[in-house]
Amino acid sequence: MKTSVYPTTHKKLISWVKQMAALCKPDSIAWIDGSEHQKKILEKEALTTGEILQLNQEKLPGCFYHRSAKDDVARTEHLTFICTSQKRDAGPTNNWMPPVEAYKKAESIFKGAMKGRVMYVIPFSMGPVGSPFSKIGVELTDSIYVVLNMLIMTRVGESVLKHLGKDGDFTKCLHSKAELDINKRLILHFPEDNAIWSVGSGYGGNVLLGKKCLSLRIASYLGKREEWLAEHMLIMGIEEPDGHIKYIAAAFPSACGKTNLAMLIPPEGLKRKGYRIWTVGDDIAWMRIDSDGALWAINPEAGFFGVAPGTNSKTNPTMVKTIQKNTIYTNVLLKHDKTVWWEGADGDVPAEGVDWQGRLWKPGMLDGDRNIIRGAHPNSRFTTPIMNCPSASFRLEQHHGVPISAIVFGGRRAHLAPLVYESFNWQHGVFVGAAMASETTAAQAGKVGQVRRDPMAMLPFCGYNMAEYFAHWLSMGKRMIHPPKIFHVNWFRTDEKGEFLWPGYGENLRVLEWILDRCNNKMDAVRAPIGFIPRVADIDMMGLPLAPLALEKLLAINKKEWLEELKGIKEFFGQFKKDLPPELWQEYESLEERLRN
Ligand code: GTP
Ligand code: SPV
Ligand code: MN
Repeated sequence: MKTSVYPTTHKKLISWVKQMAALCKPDSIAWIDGSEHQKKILEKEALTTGEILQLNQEKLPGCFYHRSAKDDVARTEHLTFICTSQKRDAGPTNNWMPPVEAYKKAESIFKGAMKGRVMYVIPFSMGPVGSPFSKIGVELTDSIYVVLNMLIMTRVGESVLKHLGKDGDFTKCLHSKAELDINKRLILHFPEDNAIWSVGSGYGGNVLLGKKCLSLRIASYLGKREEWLAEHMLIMGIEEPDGHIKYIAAAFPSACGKTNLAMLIPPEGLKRKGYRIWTVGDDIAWMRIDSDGALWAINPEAGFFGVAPGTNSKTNPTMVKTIQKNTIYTNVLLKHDKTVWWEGADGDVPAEGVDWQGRLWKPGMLDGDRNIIRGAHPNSRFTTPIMNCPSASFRLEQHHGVPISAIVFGGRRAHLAPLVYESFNWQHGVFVGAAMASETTAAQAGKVGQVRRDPMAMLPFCGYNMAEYFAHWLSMGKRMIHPPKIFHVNWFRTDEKGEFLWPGYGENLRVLEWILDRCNNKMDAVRAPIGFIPRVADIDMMGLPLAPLALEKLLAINKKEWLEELKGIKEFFGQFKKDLPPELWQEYESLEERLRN
């Protein structure tokens, strides 16, 4: 693995690698070529050090298990920074640090951090290699776990270097686990330098730098400059009974249902009508206006980094099939037969196992505060190739991606937001996205279940001033001849007892059917103050035993609660001061007026 010969003639790349090696002082440098042979060597090495464990190869061929540090289980938003020379360019919703200070702080942690370790050089492409839509990154890391995950999540290796040639552009991504110390952890983005520095963590979103760091934070900044959109969205194809496939993109905050929606199995009645789902992506969409004046989307990723808890053959049978091979499981429960389990998995609860912290676990065990100890961390995840997925779209390698008919925003709201509504037009749709809020989940460190504003599900991922981001959305709408219609959904409304009113998962297709019928101009709707809502009779409920009046409750709009909600929106918009596009205040005022009438 040791090499001093460079597999590239790219002078800037070579000199950057040398420079970073001089800072981090690894024992050696190894270039990742994307070969099966090299992957096997790395797996062996990581098995020896205990960085990964081998799972039962009969039941889970090619699968591995990884346990992270106890306080390194989710994205740490408070340690994530946008480092632009002007504070205003990061905007009021991002943590900001001046680049000079950020480099200096991080350098002191990176200094010598790779002593005794190998520095792996991972050339990767977000999007198909060689596509004009794709972006290349090179990640330097001292973690084999990161290498193995990047091999699943992105396109890696020689073909990327070949495409980069001797002077192609790439994002410089530097990562070191360092001491995995939360007090020496920083996730830094330098959009002006096309660089990312991440240190002190081993958790997915913090360290798989092609994902949130490059494909959302850096890409959103590039998207603003190059007039396209980088979004926290799933992309799915819905094959309609007439055989046409309509594509939608949907933005829900972290752990709010993108993966599940993107690969749903239609309920029996809708299947019989002829519906079928094609999965294009579950987390990130890059969208451009094409020569036809419509919006086209690609998924820049090659794998899923999905939430384990709650995944089973009823909720997500497609994913259960996907993760049977070549999958890395992180922070789930390890069973004695070297298979895995999590809360809400298939089958019986195991009588015993080893929990995500490496302790012996039995169901019902309580901690010091008398809370149930979970076998799997609530944000435990699996990394798995899209190509394993039975519903993977045949358009995945297409350079143009897929045309988007509808954009769907959604949040986790126990109250207020109805099951579905449609915006009046693009500008109103941008307001709906900008005013989004959702209850926090275990995907980010911090309190769970707190309602926070999360515009377009991008609050933690927008790499520049969100006021400018809203303006960019408005201008994209003006540039399209056929802008997608914009909708909002909420699968998480609860009744008086706190139980979900809507069964969710595959049944969500009933709502998507209404959305597509609206896009195809086949369906009337009711004009409510917040947007168009379905008539109760227009959602196909065949075969769905729902409590009487549940659908009415799901679609109800409480004007008083909405007027209350306006206060939160006003406060949120207010922090952008003069930078907020006036169109959003206009929409705000129109909504208030409609609610008061
Ligand atoms: P990230 O990967 O963090 O961006 O999340 P995601 O949006 O892809 O979320 P995912 O689909 O993994 O869902 C997260 C959690 O929400 C899981 O525990 C799911 O079981 C649950 N969930 C997903 N869809 C639904 C739904 O329609 N209804 C309900 N009640 N829960 C859902
Ligand atoms: C999310 O938190 O939105 C994820 C997981 O998709 S991570 O890659 O860790 O950001
Ligand atoms: Mn995500």
